Amino acid sequence: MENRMPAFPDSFLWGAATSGHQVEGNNTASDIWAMEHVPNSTFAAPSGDACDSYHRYPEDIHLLADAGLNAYRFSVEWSRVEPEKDRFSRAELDHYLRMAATCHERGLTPIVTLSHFTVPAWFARDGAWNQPEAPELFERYCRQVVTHFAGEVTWWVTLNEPNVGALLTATGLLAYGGPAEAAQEDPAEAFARRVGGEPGTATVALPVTTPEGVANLCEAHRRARTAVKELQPKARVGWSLTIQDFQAAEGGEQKTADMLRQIAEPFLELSKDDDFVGVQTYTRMVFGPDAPLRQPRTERTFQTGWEYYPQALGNAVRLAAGFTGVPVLVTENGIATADDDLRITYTREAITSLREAIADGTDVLGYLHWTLLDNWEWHAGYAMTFGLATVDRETFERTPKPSLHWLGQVAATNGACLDTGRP
Ligand code: GCO
Repeated sequence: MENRMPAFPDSFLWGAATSGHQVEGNNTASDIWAMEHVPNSTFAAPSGDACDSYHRYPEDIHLLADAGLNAYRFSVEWSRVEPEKDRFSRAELDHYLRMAATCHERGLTPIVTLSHFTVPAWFARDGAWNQPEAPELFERYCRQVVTHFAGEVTWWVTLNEPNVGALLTATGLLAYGGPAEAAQEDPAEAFARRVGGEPGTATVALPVTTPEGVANLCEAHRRARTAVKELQPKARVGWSLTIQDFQAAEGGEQKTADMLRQIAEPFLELSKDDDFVGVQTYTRMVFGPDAPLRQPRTERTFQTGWEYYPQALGNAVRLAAGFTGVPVLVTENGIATADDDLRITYTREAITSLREAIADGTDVLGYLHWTLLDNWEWHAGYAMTFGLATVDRETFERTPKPSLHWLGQVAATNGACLDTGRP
């Protein structure tokens, strides 16, 4: 059969992504763990044991490799590595090094995120990203990790979605998961008490919405990039940004341009000096003259309420690559649904849009699906199923869904089966 589209590059990374706090379980020294446990917490359920991936990571890695994938994005939990300020844990660094080694044993390329939203509780106590020392503290932690990994990992994502605060603020969506109604006590104050800090200073790390916090995140990224490259000149470093497909409805052109200026461009600007830009895309956002339009509800709408719009991915990578001039790594893309056939259909359409972007000349290094396991989805608790595999909440047994097998086939054929594979 004639294949009109060019193949994906030979070195293309096909994998799935997870984040430590969402799968490991018992990440007790982190800011989010503390926030989960205050009265009137805004989290639907505490993370608890999560998927017990802290102990079961070999099973996770085997699932990926057995399916045919060749890459795994996971995160190191800063709060495990530095549970108290200035006390670094060798044992925990060894734990993450074993994860990388297990990836190598199974032929997977590890892609390591240095902070996927969560930070140590002591860092949150002192003001999280708002404290002037934040960039330096993050750099110091990154140096410990990269030195310990001694070249075992080449791909580094410094920070996950540093622009999510900008997105939520600019679009007016910040209320998502906001304070519980009729709260007896302000959760922010209870949080400060729990981490031993002052209200007004102690804060959960993300989303970062203050100008000084955003400036510190940007500086943290620059310093981490410099440090990683100094310690490991062959490393490839970037950060992962939430980039949805930003579209203008009639009359919304100016608003869309304004939104891009707030949500994406300042962050993409920094990526110009990186080795790649991580792009995380799920849906589109359509802007009218004054505000984003309400997303239509259909039977395909995500469990999160997001519009089913898989072709967003192709447009988002074009935007990111066009603005930065550096290659794109799709660090997240996926769908929250109970219908696994729909997951396959969504992913096929998303990857097809990615292939079209590549055919147009966009440099794309890989596709990492969000996510490997049904896991703890932040404020939504365990209600959302983004996974390629289910996890029994009592036994932690993993069961691959057909979508995992399907994505593995796409990987094993480097995209060739996209046109012929079922369903
Ligand atoms: C985020 C994260 C993931 C989420 C995923 C689905 O963007 O919040 O990187 O941790 O789980 O995007 O919401």
